[in-house]
Amino acid sequence: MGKPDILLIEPGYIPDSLIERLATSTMPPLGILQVAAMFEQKGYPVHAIDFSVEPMDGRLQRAIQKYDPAVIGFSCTAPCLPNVQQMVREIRDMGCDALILCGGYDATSRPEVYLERGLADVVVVGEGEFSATEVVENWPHIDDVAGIAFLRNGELVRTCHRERDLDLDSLPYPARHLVRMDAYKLAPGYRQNPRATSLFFNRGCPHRCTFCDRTIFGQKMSFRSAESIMTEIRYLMDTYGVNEFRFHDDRFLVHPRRSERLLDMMIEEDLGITWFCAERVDRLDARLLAKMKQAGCFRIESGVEAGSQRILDLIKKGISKQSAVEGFRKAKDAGIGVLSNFILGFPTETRDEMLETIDFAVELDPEYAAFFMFQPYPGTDIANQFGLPWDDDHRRFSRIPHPSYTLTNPEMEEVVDLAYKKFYLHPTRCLRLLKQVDHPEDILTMGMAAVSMLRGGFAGGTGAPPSETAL
Ligand code: B12
Ligand code: SF4
Repeated sequence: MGKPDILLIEPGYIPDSLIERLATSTMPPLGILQVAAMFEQKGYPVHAIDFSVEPMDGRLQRAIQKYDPAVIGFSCTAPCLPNVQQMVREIRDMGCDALILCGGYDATSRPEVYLERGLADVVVVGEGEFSATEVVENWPHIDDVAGIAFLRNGELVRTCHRERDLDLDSLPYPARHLVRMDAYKLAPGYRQNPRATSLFFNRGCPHRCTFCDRTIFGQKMSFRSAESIMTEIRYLMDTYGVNEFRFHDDRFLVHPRRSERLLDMMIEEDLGITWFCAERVDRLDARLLAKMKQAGCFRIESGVEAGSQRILDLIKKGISKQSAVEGFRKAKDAGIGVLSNFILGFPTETRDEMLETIDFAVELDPEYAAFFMFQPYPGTDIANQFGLPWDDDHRRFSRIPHPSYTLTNPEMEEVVDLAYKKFYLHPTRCLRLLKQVDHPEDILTMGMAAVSMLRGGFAGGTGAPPSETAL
């Protein structure tokens, strides 16, 4: 008898407005696709559904009827929990008794929630490649599988921690063939080439910003070789016709010598690609930036988070305002755009400090700025430090006020609206955005964003038609 079928699901989340749906970048879900590739390597037939790009139109039920999977796996970030709950209910209502595995950030931070609510039979804690395959190969004798949690007689059992001993180069490429690769797009104005995809150069981040969830990869760094990245880039170009890449690493330059080797190879091979990545603003180095530009990098995403030094210190961001100014200048000198993220509403943050953040964003003048309302993701240091609860029905997760704010909900929404208006309703920045628009759909999205902003709907999602369904 052949090996049983496995169905892996990216549950998606519920964007709070049409504008958010249109303006959000979508990329293949590398978490489930990486796990899928490991199962395929072991000979299992694997299927995947990514509900961040597929509609919830009964395709989950159809997939279960068609494949009769013995194992169903969900990738779980905190905003996805309502969708996971709904889907597990539907699966069980169909009489399907597949083994359900949950993995990813939220399941790792609080496995008890997934197990006690009957959302998972087993939670894979941390990186999933080996734990997931070992669970399935050994089921139901899983006591010796490292890096998992399950219930026994109603008691939570956590097996020993799984150390990362994997050589990233030896991993198979994410099983991208399981999803519709042409369904993914970068947000309008955000891309240079419409055909783009994502990949990883390293895992881990050595820093300790307290609002950031580092539950999966932690502080220990692991790297892929430059040769392996170049081979994957060529493979993606040949197989999917993509020529733009998004490096999803937390920090692209974390090991400058390794990064430089990759940059040298990109320059030498001159594949005509464009790409962007993330890096801390205090680690931008003029010489490497020049090489990045030469290698096709057109944008860096860099979180500055706050404009008040007190808040930067509170969240242990480890940067000074001056280092942000210098980092942005270096990027501009190199001709590389910056997308900078700011967060409003950290615990104890006053209105004046939030206004300082907005003024600092304007002063730094990145190509794009995104202003999020602070959310205390479960397991983060800041959530623990201030004892902040997480609302599980957190559907409009990124722009709904949290009780920890020092301002009322309407005041908070007003501050976020003000941030977008102050930043984007500026002639130079408007012009810069318009210059990026090269597709008819982008004009529509930009127009709707402008209307949304003018009507004060950016924070609450009221400026654009609300979305009732997930996608
Ligand atoms: C890329 C990315 C996105 C993309 C997602 C598109 C895509 N499909 O790639 C975009 C930009 C759209 C995005 C949006 C958001 N993101 Co995001 N994103 C990331 C990022 C940078 C990389 C994710 C990734 O691809 N990792 C690589 C893969 C290989 O790792 P992985 O997914 O963790 O999977 C491994 C394990 O988790 C596990 N695993 C995962 N799934 C499963 C499933 C099963 C069955 C098993 C067994 C194992 C398993 O095995 C995998 C292999 O080891 C992470 C940070 C990071 N460094 O990981 C943040 C991160 C996941 N995002 C985060 C957040 C908060 C958001 C937003 C809410 C941001 C916002 N305010 O708008 C939204 C919500 C999106 C959502 N669906 O939940 C948080 C999640 C925190 C939390 N506790 O939920 C993270 C961790 C950032 C952070 N450090 O705080 N994001
Ligand atoms: S915010 Fe960035 S630098 Fe800070 S811990 Fe998270 S990934 Fe690392």
